[in-house]
Amino acid sequence: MSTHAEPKASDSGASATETFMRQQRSSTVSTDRVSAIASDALAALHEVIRKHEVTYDEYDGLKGWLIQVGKDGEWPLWLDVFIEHVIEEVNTAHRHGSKGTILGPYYVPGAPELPATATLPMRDDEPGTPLVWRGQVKSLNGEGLADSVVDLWQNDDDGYYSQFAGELDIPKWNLRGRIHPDDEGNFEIHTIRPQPYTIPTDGATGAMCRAAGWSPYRPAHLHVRVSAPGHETLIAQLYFSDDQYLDNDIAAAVKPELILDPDRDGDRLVVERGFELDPA
Ligand code: MBD
Ligand code: FE
Repeated sequence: MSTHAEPKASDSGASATETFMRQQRSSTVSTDRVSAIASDALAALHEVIRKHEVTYDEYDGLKGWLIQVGKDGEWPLWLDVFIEHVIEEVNTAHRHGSKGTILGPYYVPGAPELPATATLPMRDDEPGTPLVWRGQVKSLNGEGLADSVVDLWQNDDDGYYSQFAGELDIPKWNLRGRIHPDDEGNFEIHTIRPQPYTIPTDGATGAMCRAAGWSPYRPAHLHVRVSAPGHETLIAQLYFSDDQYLDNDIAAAVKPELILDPDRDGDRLVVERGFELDPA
């Protein structure tokens, strides 16, 4: 790990908020549905207040904290860390193919396009353990998917994501790329092993973790968004079997099916892992 100025929570938070707002699709939710969901959500919260006899001091603490989440731009972070895993669960329950998990706040569409065998964009002196990952994108009946795309993003050896590290001098598309597998859906990606991630500790989300005595860490992970015509897009993360945070992920996004166990090959790690996509 190199030494450098620590980016501020408000830097990554502001970037995540901007990124979300740029991609936000306008959605219309019916009055009936808003009323049903909002009524139940409020009733659940009211029950918690009764159960714990929440005081006015605690209520004011909550108000101040909610205001601060917005000021820090951390709503995308907070929601993806504490809520998204259940949204993902509910919305992928019908699938038979590869397991997915949460998207998180740091995906940026439009990463550089790369051929089936490629090195992710990285600096000449990019620190980290080299990782070679081979795999195939298939349909449920085992057929390789020719026009698939593996959109990959990950953090660097210092734990930072490009475009979400404030003033740090990380190239825009560092460790982000869209791999186009070959006619059989095969790909071979050369990258580095990602690092465990701590959500920013100097913002409101970090303050909540500290106040509750929770670890702010996520295990190291590779993010992927795997798509192919006629198939449901799979959003997943891949973890590493020797990671100390697998059982203590603040975002509750680890599933056993997503854990890699790479082989050592000299100074590199080598792993094989493909994806099976459900039909759309
Ligand atoms: C991450 O890197 C991440 O993947 C999630 C889900 C939340 C915060 C940071
Ligand atoms: Fe991540």
